[in-house]
Amino acid sequence: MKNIQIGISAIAAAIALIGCGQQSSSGGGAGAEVKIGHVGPLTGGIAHLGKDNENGARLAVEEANAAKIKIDGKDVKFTLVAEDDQADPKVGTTVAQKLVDAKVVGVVGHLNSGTSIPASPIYNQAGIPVISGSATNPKLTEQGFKTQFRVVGRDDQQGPAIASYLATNNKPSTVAVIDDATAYGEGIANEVEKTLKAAKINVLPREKGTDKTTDWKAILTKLRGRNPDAVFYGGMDATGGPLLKQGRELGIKAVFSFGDGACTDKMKELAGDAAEGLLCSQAGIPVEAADKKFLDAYKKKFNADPILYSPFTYDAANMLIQAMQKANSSDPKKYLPVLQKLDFKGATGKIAFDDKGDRKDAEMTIFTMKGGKLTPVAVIQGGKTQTYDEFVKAAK
Ligand code: ABU
Repeated sequence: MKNIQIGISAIAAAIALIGCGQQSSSGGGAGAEVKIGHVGPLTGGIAHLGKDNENGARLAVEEANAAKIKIDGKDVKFTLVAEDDQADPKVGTTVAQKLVDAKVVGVVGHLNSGTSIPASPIYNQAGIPVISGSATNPKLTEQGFKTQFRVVGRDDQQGPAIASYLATNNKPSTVAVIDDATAYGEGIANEVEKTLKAAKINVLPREKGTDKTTDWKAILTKLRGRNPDAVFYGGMDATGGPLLKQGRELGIKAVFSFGDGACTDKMKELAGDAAEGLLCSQAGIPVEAADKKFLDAYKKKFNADPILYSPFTYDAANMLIQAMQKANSSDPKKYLPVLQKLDFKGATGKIAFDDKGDRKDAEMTIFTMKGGKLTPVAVIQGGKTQTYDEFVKAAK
């Protein structure tokens, strides 16, 4: 009899717990658990970037929990639900639906434009706000979804920025443009090509790989015969590093240039000395210019320096949390209008969204690899170009 009573009590306690979980995950209830999703590639060639993005969001969530935030007078425990989309558009939609089913109230991600764009209607249909800290293809915020935001700039800002810098400083007569056939790689390559052609620079017929290509020798051998003064590659560091290394091994002397996806110190690791002198851009401020409090906290928690986008995913997660606090609700219907109008001071500076969900006044930074270290040389904002030193001085 005693055993039966213990059994009934245990079942009752379990039912109560399950009930509490269901209530909390939808954003209400005492001591509510509020789930925030994060999506990026945690496996494959750019897993290092996916993990860096996840770390930024995780740090924000853990700091919010340590601050014992209350919403509607009740204690809240934020939980980061992290998913791996493998940088694959199909997997991206599957995990987006998984997060919707798990009743997350907001999402940070996805890392790639190629996964963010097909996932965006799923979040929109569910009314869940999603902020990318890295996806730069313009289409993401041109679809008219009120739930979609990004805290980096767009490739129709970044492409012209790197192409103009290349045209002005390196004065190439002929440029070879290669892309990895992804939404990001092809999109930024198109923007670069448009800008170069407008500057009357000869652009060779487009060459294409994939986001898994690491043997570029056939394409590079063909390009060597055309003797370009510069090469632009639209793609990520995992494929851009081998491209640069093989280009130099084949004797190509052109300056190699890249967008944000290949603007990491990993280029030095993958291309070795061939990385020296490369040019690349970031659709935001350099990591090293992020708030020192963030940089120190990241290093302390993960025993590593942030790589590229984590200050942006940190800000994205904090924006979701701050909008919930200001709305006094974790119900997306209630906090979405607050998020749309939020004036936020984050690790990457002031953030506010325009009507499309893009970051207003996003900076574009140009880097060169100098002494084995990516070094910022110029910052372009609102059509104005400053040296990096001028930018740092003005920001103080
Ligand atoms: N912004 C480059 C990497 C992410 C993307 O696919 O847009």
